[in-house]
Amino acid sequence: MKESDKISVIIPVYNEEKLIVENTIKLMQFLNLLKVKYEIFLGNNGSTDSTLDLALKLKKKYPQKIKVVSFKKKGVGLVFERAVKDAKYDKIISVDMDLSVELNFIPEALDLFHNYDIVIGSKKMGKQERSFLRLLPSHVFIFLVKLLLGLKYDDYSMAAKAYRRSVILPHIHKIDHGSSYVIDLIYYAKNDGKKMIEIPVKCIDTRKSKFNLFHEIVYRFKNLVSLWIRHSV
Ligand SMILES: Nc1nc2c(ncn2[C@@H]2O[C@H](COP(=O)(O)OP(=O)(O)O)[C@@H](O)[C@H]2O)c(=O)[nH]1
Ligand SMILES: [Mg+2]
Repeated sequence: MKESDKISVIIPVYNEEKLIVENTIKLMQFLNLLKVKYEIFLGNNGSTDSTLDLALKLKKKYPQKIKVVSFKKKGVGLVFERAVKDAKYDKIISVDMDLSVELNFIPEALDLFHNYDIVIGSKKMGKQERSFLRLLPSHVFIFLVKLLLGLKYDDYSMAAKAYRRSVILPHIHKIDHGSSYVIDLIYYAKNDGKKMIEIPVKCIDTRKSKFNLFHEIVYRFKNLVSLWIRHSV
């Protein structure tokens, strides 16, 4: 990691009024200590609480650092696409607002960018304190991704992923508008022969998921099958 490193951090936010201010400031303090140049995108859609107001207040207070992307329509891929298009820097890092993955992923990914285009933080390889119910479908999913798409990674969730903007930008208009955009990008990058590495990350959940886990499982499997069909023809 170098002090001259510049990063665009993207955080999807949905009804995060309890955490958005505290955790954005925590993240800024962490990045300030690293002495890197950065911007943070708070990407809101569909929130029904004061998340957007708080995001805009943060932007007003730190205009050089905080950017806000907001849509009425739901979909984390939608805000990710917008933020990537607007990002100033080539190193893009995605984290969740609950900061459940250790922030050390950021300097580790910055080091790995010397040799790789995408860094995949893997909760499965690392330490994971998640309930069995949350882990089982994800294990089945990862197995099927290997089988159907030939991708060998263990974690396609949004948090703790680092991408070179120049590598994902050519595909960004094609990504799914839900959380499956991660697998889309990894799939396209693999087909382009880009260099990717997976590293363990430590994840501790401090609250329930904002996603409806049942819907999320059905949606993810449907998307995987559709990607597999496109991949096969
Ligand atoms: N923009 C946006 N963010 C979302 C949406 N759903 C969840 N999020 C955010 O996605 C991140 C991950 O959500 P979280 O509930 O922590 O997921 P999990 O713990 O991995 O199941 C958090 O920052 C949420 O606020 C959505 O529909 N739109
Ligand atoms: Mg979480």
